Amino acid sequence: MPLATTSFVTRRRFVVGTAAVAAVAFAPRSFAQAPAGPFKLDPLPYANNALEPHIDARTMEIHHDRHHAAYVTNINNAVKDHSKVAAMPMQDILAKLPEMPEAIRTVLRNSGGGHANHTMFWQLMGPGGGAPQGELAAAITRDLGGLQKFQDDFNAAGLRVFGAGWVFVTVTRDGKLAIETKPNQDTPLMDKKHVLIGNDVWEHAYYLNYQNRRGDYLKAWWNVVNWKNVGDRYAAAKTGKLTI
Ligand code: MN3
Repeated sequence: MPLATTSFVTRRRFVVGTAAVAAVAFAPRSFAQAPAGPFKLDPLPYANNALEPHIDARTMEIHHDRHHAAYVTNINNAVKDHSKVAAMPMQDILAKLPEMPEAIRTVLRNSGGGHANHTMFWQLMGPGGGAPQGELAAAITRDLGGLQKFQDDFNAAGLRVFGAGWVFVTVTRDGKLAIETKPNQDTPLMDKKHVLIGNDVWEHAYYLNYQNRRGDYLKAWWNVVNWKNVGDRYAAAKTGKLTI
C-alpha cells in the first residue's frame, strides 16, 4: 500500500510536470508558426492585471494571447492565397463579406469579426475609467435615456444573448447611439455601421472569475470602461475616422 501510494504520487507529479512544460513550450511555438501578416495582434495597451479585480490577469492573458491570437492566425492563413483581400482593411472586409471569396468567407466572418471586436474591446477598456464627458455624455442622455438607464439596458441586452456573442453601442456619423447585440463574432461593421463600444459575453471573457454569473460580470465591466478612450472613439466617428 505505501509503495502503491508513492508510485501514484510520483507518477501524478510526473504527468503534471510534463503538461506544464508542454504548455510553456507550446505558447511561443504557436506564435512563431503564425504567418507574418498582414493582420497583427497588437499588445494589450496595459498590463494583464491592470483591470483587476474586475477582470483578472489570467483571463486577460488567455483572452488576448490565445483567443485573439488565434483569430489573427486564422485570418492570416485564410488570406495567404487571396492578395486582394489581404490588402483590404478589416472594416472593409467585414462590410463587404458577401463579396468575399466563398472559400474563406466563413473564416473572415468568424475570425475577422473576432479580430475587429477584440481590437476595439482592448482599446476601450483601461484602469481609472472616469465618466462620459461633453458631447458623448449629451448623446447618452439624448439617445439612451441617461447613463444609468443606458447601463441597465446594455446589461439586460448582454444577458439576453443566448450562448456566445456581443452587446454593442453603435454610433452614426452624426453621433446617434443605439444598443445592439450580435451572436458569435458578428459585428455591426458587417451591416456597414460603426461601433462605439462593445462587451464580450462569450464565457471565455469571464468564466474564471464569474463562472455562470454573466450578470455580475456585465455590472463589474463598467468599472474598466475608459471613458476618455470612448470619447475619442465618439469624436472619431463624427469625423469619419473611426475604423474598427
Ligand atoms: Mn472574446
